[in-house]
Formats: sequence, C-alpha cells, structure tokens
Amino acid sequence: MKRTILITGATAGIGKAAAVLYAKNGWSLILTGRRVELLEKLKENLVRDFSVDVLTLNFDVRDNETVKSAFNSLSGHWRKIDVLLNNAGLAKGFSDIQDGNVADWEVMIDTNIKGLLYVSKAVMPLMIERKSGHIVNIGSIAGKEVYAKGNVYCSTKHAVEGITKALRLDLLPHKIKVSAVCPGAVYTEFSTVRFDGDKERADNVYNGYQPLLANDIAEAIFFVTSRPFHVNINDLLIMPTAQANTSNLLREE
Ligand code: NDP
Ligand code: 8X3
Repeated sequence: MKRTILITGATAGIGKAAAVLYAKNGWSLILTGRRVELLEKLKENLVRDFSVDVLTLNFDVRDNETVKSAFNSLSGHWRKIDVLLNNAGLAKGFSDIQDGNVADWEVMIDTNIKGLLYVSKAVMPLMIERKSGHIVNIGSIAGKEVYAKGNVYCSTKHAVEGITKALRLDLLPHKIKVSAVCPGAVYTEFSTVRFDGDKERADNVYNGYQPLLANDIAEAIFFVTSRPFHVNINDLLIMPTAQANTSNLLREE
C-alpha cells in the first residue's frame, strides 16, 4: 500500500530533496511551506516525473490557527500520514547573545520550537487514531553543542532534541516512532536566510571544504523511515567529513 509523508519546509534545501527522494520511491506527499509558487512548481514536477499523488498545504508554521485549519481540511486518504518530517526551520543573525536582535530570536523560537509543536499537535491525533506513524524531527549538531554567536539558534535546536525525547516517551503506548536526524553543515538556503540574503557571506560558510548536500540528508531520512517496525533510529548525527564539530572545520584552498 502507498505510504504518505508530510514534509514541512518542502520549498527548499533538505525538505525539497526529501520530497524528490520519497516521490522517486513512489510515496504520496503532503508538501508544505510559505512560498506557494515554489510549492506548486515542485508539485507539478513531481507529478510529471514520478506520477505520484501530491497535496500542497500553504502555511506558516508559526501561525497555529492556520496550521490547525490546514490539517482540519484533510480528507480521505490524506488523513493517513505515515511519516511527519518536521523540517521547517531557520537561523537568523549571528552575534554574541548580549548583542542579539530580539526580533530574530522570536522568529527562530516561533519557527523552530513552536512551529514544530503546532504541526506535531495537529498530526499526532491522526497517528494515534491509527496506532501507527513515525515523526522525524530535523535537529542539528547545533542541538548538541553551542558555538560562538550561535546562542539562540543552538538553543532552539537543543529544544528540538528535548521535544524529540518527550514525543518518543509520550507516544510509546501509541506505537508511534520518533526519530531525530541531526546534520552538520549542509549547503542549502540556510545561511542565505541567516544572513538576510547576503549570498557572498553565506557562501563563505561553505568555502574550502565539501559540505553535506541536501540529498545526503534526504537519504538518511529515507533510511530512518524504511527500517522494519521493531527498529527505531532514535538519533542520527551526520557531519561533513571535513567538520569535526561545530567549530572545527578543515578548510583547504
Ligand atoms: P532552507 O532555508 O534551504 O530551507 C528551509 C525550509 O523551511 C524552507 O522550505 C522554508 O520554506 C521552510 N520554512 C522556514 N520558515 C518557515 C515557516 N515559518 N513556515 C513554514 N516553512 C518555513 O534550509 P535547510 O534545508 O538547510 O533547513 C531545513 C532544516 O534543517 C532546518 O530545520 C534547519 O535548522 C536544519 N538544519 C540545517 C543545516 C544546514 O547546515 N543547512 C544543518 C542542521 C540542521 P518557505 O520559506 O517557503 O516557508
Ligand atoms: C545548522 C548547522 O552548525 O551551521 O543547524 O548551525 S550550524
């Protein structure tokens, strides 16, 4: 029987790469994000290339009312979500905490923590009803270490780690698997978003070494969700070979 994955943040980077990989493997997809034109273009391409079923839901994960109504609108087979990939997230700013921009903090906390909770809250009843499902949260090496000037972003990813453990515990009686996939540096729009569109500054983050590519993470997510029922990957930390931890990179020119 066809399986369905719901991906938040499918318009770019890791979420988009996951959408392509799951489509290649014949899954039905619910794709979400704010940039509606990108969502529709992706849907068009996936339907054309892989003849899969795709539903797009256009919402901002920070807006709980919109999240709730998007999920209330699901009908028929779209209510059977096998995998929820909580991927939407971002960093904003890069400064010592005492110099931090409060608006940036709020965007990160609202998106990475509250948004993930809102979407999970909307999807969990559908999984609990069926006593089946798998929630995969995209954490980060930044959820395991704190690096200089990364303060609030790192804290949001530490929260994702805590929420992942809490979900696993509370959903245990309902037979719902919960996993975290935690990447190091991945070449996506992440740094361009962090630096407010400054592409040159963003590209410098990835200079002199081979960062991970979005598809590397998509493959790991696919592996995590294709284990037999009795196997759960709790936590998968994936780094570029050139990155030992958040602060030590081997850069070669
Ligand atoms: P991208 O910027 O390429 O993609 C981020 C995605 O999140 C976009 O599809 C964006 O869609 C979506 N998104 C952001 N804010 C919102 C929002 N408020 N509501 C709905 N969707 C939103 O970055 P990545 O692919 O790199 O990031 C994906 C995840 O991976 C994030 O959680 C990030 O923290 C994590 N991560 C990234 C790493 C990296 O080095 N790149 C390393 C470790 C973890 P849209 O703008 O259309 O809404
Ligand atoms: C993104 C990884 O180390 O650039 O979560 O913050 S890092």
